[in-house]
Formats: sequence, C-alpha cells, structure tokens
Amino acid sequence: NKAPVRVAVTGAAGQIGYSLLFRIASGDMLGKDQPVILQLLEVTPALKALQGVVMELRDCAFPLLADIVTSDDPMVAFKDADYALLVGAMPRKAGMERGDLLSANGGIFKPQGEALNKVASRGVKVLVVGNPANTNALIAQQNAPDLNPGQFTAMVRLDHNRAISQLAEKTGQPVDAIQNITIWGNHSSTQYPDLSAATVNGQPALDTVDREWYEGTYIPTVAKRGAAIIEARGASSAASAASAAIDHMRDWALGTPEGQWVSMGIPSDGSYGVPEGLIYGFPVKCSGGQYEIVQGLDVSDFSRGKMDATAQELQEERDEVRKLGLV
Ligand code: NAX
Repeated sequence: NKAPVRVAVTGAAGQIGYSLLFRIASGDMLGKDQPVILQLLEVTPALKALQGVVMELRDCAFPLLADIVTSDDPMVAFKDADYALLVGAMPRKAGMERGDLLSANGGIFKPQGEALNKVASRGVKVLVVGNPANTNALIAQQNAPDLNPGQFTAMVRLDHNRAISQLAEKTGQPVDAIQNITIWGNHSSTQYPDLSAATVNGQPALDTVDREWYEGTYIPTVAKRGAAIIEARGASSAASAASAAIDHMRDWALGTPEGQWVSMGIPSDGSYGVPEGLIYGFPVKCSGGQYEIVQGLDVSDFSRGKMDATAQELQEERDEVRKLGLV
C-alpha cells in the first residue's frame, strides 16, 4: 500500500470545490492506488459550510480518503502539502478595474505563496485556478523564493478541453480523435486556441475545417465559453473547471499519453519568443512528475500576432502587480 499524499485545496466550500474534492478523494487525480489526505482552506465565515462538505466526503466512504484537515490558516492547510490547488480567489465585481482586482487577489495569493514557501513539501506542485489565474500564480510564485519557480502553474486546461470539444462537435468526431491543440497565453479572452499542429484522426485539423470558421467562430467561441456558461446557467463553470483541474494535476503527476501534449500555464523560459517569467499557456509533455515545453512548432504570422497580444496582456498585469508591490 502506498503512503498517503497531502492535497491542499483552497476555496474548498465554493462551487468548484464541491465538484473537485469528491473527484480527488475517489482517485481520479492521482490514481486508484494513491491514498490522499485532504487539507482544506477556507475563509473563517465559510468554515461551517465547509464542515458540511466534509460530512458529505465522509459519507462517501472513499477507500482512498485517509484523512481530512480543515482550517482558515494557510500555515495549517499547506503544511507538508505535496499538491496545492489554489481555487479560492476574489472574483471581478461590476465596475472593478483591473488594478482593484489584482490588488484584492494580491491580498490572497501573496500570503498563500509565503505560507507555501514556509511549510509545504519542498516538491509541492501548485495549480492556480482562481482568477486572474496566470497572474495570481505569478504572485504566489514570487512570494515563495525557496521553491522552484516551475512548481507554480496556472490552469488553461479548461480552455484546452473546450477547444477539443468544439472541434469534435464541428467535425462530428469523438473527442479522442483530436490531438495536439494548444492554448497559448492567458486564461482570458486574449488566449489563443491554436489548431496549427492539431490533428483529427491523424489528419491536419486545418485541412478539415475552413479558415473563416476557425478565425471567426472557433477562436472566439472557445475564448468566450466561460461567459456563455454564465449566461446559460446563471453561475460560472464549476464541474467542468474541477474536471480540468483534475486533468492538469493528473497529467503533471502521472504523465501525458505518448505522442500527445496538453496545455499548461507555466513560467516562460523564453521559448517561442514569450517574455521570460510570465506564466503563459504552452504546449507541454509530462513524464516523471516534470513538464517540458514542446519545441519546434511552426509559428505563422497569424499565430505570432495572437501569441504576442496575449503576452502583452500578461505583461501589463505583471507591471500592475509590480506597481502594487506584490511581486
Ligand atoms: P466560489 O465563489 O463558489 O468559491 C470560492 C471560494 O473561495 C469561496 O468559498 C470563498 O469563501 C473561498 N475563498 C475566498 N478567499 C479565500 C481565501 N483567501 N482562502 C481560502 N478560500 C477563500 O467560486 P468558484 O466558482 O468555486 O470559482 C473559484 C475561482 O475559480 C474563481 O476565481 C473563478 O473565477 C475561477 N475559475 C477559473 C477557471 C480557469 O479556467 N482558470 C474556470 C472556472 C472559474 O471561473
């Protein structure tokens, strides 16, 4: 029997948490042979609701769920954590400027980065889901100087999965016929869902769909899917976001399938001309618990423009949080 690993989740009493925790505890994230200890962080007023979620988790009698810890203190919730899923964040409210949003989230992700730095396992894998995810990941990373910057990642996997499903629907093919889509850049409307290297049943995707649909319909549909879900459901994506978080962590920990890649928001090493240090969506392959950027892909002028625009937005966010003294 494997020893349990510690999985910290913030915002655990929220909507995404309500889908995510049950999937982690059932073994969907780290495998059906890997026991887990859940370490759940919430703000003080949400601890009672969190207790209700804990009751339900216990009521599932998951064989892999070794223990549950709850706290409103990141120093407790992140203690010895092997994985940390940072879901709790301050959402944008009507009339909020980008600076206000980044400053409110700085108040969350700076202390959480500091706590991870002090008490998490030295090999902790961190996924930031809470928006603005890329820049929140940057804030946490910059406040954790004793950890490797590469241990901090942001979620663009929901966008990646949406991009697969939209193409599958258009071509009438099953989702597993589709491979090697990339989401470049920010988890925002400037993201670039790129089909240049994607295939449908091994054939180039861009030979099977027309260019006008790709540029005029596909890209904006994927990029604005979050807003379409809110419009239809009256609430933001939750189960699909949780599922994407599971996919991101599972692939990072256990590896991507041979010959395929996925999209992760990771610190840029300058690959593809993306300014170093930005937390930017890249195509990656994972094995042995490490990710590596897929190199050598062709970048057309169209792609270059899109990749630069989303990098530009991330640079502006970084400038803003620098001004605020958060990084
Ligand atoms: P909810 O508002 O339902 O839940 C968030 C929870 O976080 C609340 O229970 C709140 O009490 C808690 N929280 C707030 N500050 C905290 C802190 N300092 N420490 C611990 N917990 C704290 O939001 P939910 O729908 O679950 O979404 C969570 C975040 O995911 C939001 O920021 C949302 O924008 C973001 N999303 C990111 C996505 C992505 O693809 N990267 C997609 C889905 C989602 O929109």
